[in-house]
Amino acid sequence: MKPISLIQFLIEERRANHINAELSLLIEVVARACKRIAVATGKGALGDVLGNAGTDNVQGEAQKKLDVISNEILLEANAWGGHLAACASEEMEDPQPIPDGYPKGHHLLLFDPLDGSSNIDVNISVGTIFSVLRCPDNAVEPKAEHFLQPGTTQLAAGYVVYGPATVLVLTIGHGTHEFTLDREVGSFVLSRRNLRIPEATAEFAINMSNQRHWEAPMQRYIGELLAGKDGPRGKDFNMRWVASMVADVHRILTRGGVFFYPMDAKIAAKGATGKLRLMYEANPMAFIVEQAGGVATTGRQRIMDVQPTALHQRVPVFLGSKQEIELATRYHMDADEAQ
Ligand code: P6P
Repeated sequence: MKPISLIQFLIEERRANHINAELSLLIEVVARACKRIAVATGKGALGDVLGNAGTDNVQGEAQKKLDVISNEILLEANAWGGHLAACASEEMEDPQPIPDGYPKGHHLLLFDPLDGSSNIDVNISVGTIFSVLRCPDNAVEPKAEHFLQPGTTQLAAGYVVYGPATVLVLTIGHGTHEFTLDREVGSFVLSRRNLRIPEATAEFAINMSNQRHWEAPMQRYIGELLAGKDGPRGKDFNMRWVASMVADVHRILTRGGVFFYPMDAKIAAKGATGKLRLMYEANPMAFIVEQAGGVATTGRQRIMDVQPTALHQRVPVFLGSKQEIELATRYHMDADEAQ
């Protein structure tokens, strides 16, 4: 059967009244920008793209040159199309309005332009994560508060993983679908429709070096996985940790598994509420995972139900195979009730 391109897929979805023309254009523009990011990322040492930019982002983290380049590519690509009212990015403190002189649309785009960028200099997969919200009708000049909508209001979410292949994973609320970049033609081609995360798994992803800082329920849950078939779970578990959320989540969407970035004493000592960001990491990944039959919580509630209070707000992230995420979440809720 002739492969379906991203554009053909979006036309199908418009005919099914799952998306409108403006949202379809937005997704195409973001996908096209990510092709440019793939080219920049793929240059490695041959392009002046590695190393630090010499600046810090709003999170106080040293920006990689490719963080800045990727952010600029996404802003430029989305400025003129008339599909957006404003953008928000991990790399910018405040939302970026559409420049004067260009038409404004009805959507808000949030993105982490290059997640996992600490892996770039060691040539490990990184990715772009994006989320789309509807701009409130009364927001003539969109401000941060107009972005503070719970994850359940997302119209679309996706990521592009820049790995051996460049792969776009997208949901518009009717399943999660995978498109692989045909580099010879230059278009994303539908490679898997309706991805499904198996409800059970024997593979977990977490940064074990933080173990001594975790809350007791996390210690208990991970301790049971490590005990393997000699422990209460009665089976051995495998561990993976890429330290690039997009790569870890893509593995889970491909073969199942669970991913945790829990709250811990180190994070709490900084006065933070988690490591990963709600609006442009946790929410889009939660939408993608739920649409593939998985579960995504903060350990205490569904991620997509969290009412945001700040644009760069952080949350704990538990996501992946249903049975394991529900068990880990129950351990945390039981511990809270016992207090
Ligand atoms: P750690 C990358 O910086 C990131 O935001 C996610 O992509 C990744 O899962 C996590 O942080 C890695 O964190 O503490 O293992 O470096």
